[in-house]
Amino acid sequence: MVTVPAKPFAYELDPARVALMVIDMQRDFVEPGGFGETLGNDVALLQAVVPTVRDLIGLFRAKGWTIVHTRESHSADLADCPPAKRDRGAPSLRIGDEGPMGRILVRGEPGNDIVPDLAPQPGEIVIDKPGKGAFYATALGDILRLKGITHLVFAGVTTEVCVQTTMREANDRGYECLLVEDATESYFPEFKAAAIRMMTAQGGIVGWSTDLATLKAAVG
Ligand code: TIU
Repeated sequence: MVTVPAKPFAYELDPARVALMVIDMQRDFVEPGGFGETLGNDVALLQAVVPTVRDLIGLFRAKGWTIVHTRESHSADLADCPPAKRDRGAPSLRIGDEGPMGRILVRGEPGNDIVPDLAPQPGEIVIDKPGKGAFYATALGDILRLKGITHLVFAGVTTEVCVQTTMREANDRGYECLLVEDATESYFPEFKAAAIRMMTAQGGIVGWSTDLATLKAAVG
């Protein structure tokens, strides 16, 4: 085991059973004209985290550890998109509408792809998920079980929505979860800070958090 200094106390990382979860680093969330912007958000905040996520992915590639990329996405016919999700609020464009990067949040459209700097490499796992959590309505749980994964390191966007939802799903399934604070971002800095505090409070009620430099130093 590798001991990683973390909040609320040291995280014991199992190098033989660890996977990186890169949550939804898609053009739809970090570039203008995508889903995130249709919801009224300033996407520039999220773009800033791309280099750190790239470094974290590089660390896992160098170690030969499992990497999972997720994409929030819906089928072209929107059969897997609950009307409650598409119809809520007053976005500038709704899921499935034609936008500057293709149809909003639809699988296979240019805007739905992972940003080029973080493109998955052959052998890395890509999970398309219709919900905020990556376990709901996907094969993720089976894939991790077949690979013997017990420890998950989290990065991606947004901290308090898809990252936190997936971390909570994973925690309830028995995974030991570590969030890399500078490899995740929110449209709302105060929500990012609150999400990290609430997940690491109460003795790590959802999991641990650390930063990339600390993780790098620990794993060597
Ligand atoms: N809106 C928002 O903050 N997030 C999402 O809708 N999805 C993800 O977090 N990926």
